[in-house]
Amino acid sequence: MTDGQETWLWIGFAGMVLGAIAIGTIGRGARGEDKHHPVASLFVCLIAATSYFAMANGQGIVDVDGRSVYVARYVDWLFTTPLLLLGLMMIGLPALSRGDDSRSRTSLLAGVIGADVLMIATGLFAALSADDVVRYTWYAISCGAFLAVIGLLYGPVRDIARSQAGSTPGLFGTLLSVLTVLWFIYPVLWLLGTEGTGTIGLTAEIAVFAVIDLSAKVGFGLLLVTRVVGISRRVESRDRGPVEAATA
Ligand code: RET
Repeated sequence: MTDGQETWLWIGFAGMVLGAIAIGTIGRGARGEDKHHPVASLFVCLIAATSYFAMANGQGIVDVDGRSVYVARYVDWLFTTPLLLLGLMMIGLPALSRGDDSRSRTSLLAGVIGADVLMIATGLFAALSADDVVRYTWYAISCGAFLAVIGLLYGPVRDIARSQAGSTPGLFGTLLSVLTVLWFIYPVLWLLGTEGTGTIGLTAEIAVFAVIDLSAKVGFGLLLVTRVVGISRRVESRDRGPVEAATA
């Protein structure tokens, strides 16, 4: 590993640790019933910090046909992408355990997370394939699973978010747009990087991955948690009533 590559991995590590601290601190302002949001976002950053720490120390890197495959990255994504999707869906599908249609909402959750895990697992097999045909077959399967995730989010999940009482469709819409833009960069970067066509070098690939990982985890997490804490505060002051809120 070159110095430049190592530096970017340490930047990724430091950013994830700082992000975890910021999310943990801001999240303390959330109501008890909203605490699952900062908890999920906090663990996303902590898991990624672990993976970046390992990679910066040269761990979790496998040689395939002269290419370095950063397996630790996929282990990170395997756990953090479901948590990120869970964070988004907990905004769009409120009170999952309540109401007559809670089972269909839970099956939607299982479908999105199942497709997401399939996307990362097949992406890892693509990266580990020495043969081009095998590699691009895995890549195509992974892209199919990715489109299934996006299709479910823009279809049934968004429909429920718009129609459900107690949901926050505006916040769901903002988070969904941010997630879509950032997540689409991953398969493109993979294709341009050393796992795919090799159009860009390993250092550039590691640098861009660090920047989008920080945006998709720390940026997304901060946006979600700040907005949830804002909602918590408004609900609390409304429940307390204008006099109590003014004197609190
Ligand atoms: C791979 C390559 C194979 C095709 C596809 C991919 C998609 C990966 C995605 C990763 C998202 C990661 C995030 C991490 C944490 O912030 C595996 C690159 C479709 C969408 C959001």
